[in-house]
Amino acid sequence: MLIRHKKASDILPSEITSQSFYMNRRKFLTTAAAIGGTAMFPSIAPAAKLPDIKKTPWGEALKPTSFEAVTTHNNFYEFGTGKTDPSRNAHTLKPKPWTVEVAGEANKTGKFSYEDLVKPHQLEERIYRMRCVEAWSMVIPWVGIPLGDMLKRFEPTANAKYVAFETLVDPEQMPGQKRPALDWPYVEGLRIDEAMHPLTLMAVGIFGEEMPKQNGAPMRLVVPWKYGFKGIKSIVKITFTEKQPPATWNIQAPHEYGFYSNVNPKRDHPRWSQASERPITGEGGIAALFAKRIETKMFNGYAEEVLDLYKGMDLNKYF
Ligand SMILES: Nc1nc2c(c(=O)[nH]1)N[C@H]1C(S)=C(S)[C@@H](COP(=O)(O)O)O[C@H]1N2
Ligand SMILES: [Mo]
Repeated sequence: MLIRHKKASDILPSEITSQSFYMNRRKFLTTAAAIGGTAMFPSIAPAAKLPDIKKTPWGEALKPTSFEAVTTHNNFYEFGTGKTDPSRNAHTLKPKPWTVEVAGEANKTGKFSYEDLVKPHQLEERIYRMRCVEAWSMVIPWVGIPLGDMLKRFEPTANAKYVAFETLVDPEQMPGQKRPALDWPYVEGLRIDEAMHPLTLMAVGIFGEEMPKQNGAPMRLVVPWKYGFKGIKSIVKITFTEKQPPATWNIQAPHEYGFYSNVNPKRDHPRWSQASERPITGEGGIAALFAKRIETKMFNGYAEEVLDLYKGMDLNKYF
């Protein structure tokens, strides 16, 4: 498959920058400390820098959303349903040590430690556009490994048509689970070819640092051509399946959220339009600032890379 790293549609004039976002990050920590921000948002305390990250051309022309917006405007219902709840509440999560169970249609199943699954030399950075189903978007510099590289070593069998993922269940670590906001655990799934697609990442960090708890420490899925809710956080189980696995929002409201959930400006959500989005740049302070509405692109701008996956499929039916 042809993967092009840069194309004209990747670049909006407003996104071109020479400013280093690491600078932005340091400035933020200083400001946050000065105004007591890390006390208000305990989960934004400095995280460990990840070593040896391979830079890639992915999204190099995009200007990342500010670190503060990426870490204080979140969806992570295990810590509350409000956008600032995860950054205030996720400090109870214990991402170390971490174990992931691998099960189902594969030759090598069992329990694997984080260290076993993610080798430092594999880490690469990719800046992706991310589109939430709620019609806001961000640009996030992820650090991770291609999910396919992680999955291949389990030797999936010919029966592995899908991959299912589960988030941790532990109401002590995840106090939002004391209430039935969703059916716990949060679950998600991909078709095997989507999981193996070179764009799909198992992310373990952002902005060159270990994954903040509110963003899904220690590892979470990143599928940039799908709505954000497919990016399941704090994964503890991966199962290769023959049948399409359940997905949390699809179970919750099947008419509103399909299994595929590909970003599609032509298919509106029953309660709102998906034709445009409000980018969150986070510029100008700790509050997430919404920029001017922009048009949403088919497959979130990644159509060239992923169109082949859906050849011959009716995207209105399989939404
Ligand atoms: N376990 C779990 N994963 C989750 C969610 C959640 O509530 N629980 N929310 C999803 C939604 S709706 C979005 S938009 C993204 C947000 O990721 P971010 O907070 O890192 O931007 O996480 C997704 N993954
Ligand atoms: Mo979302």
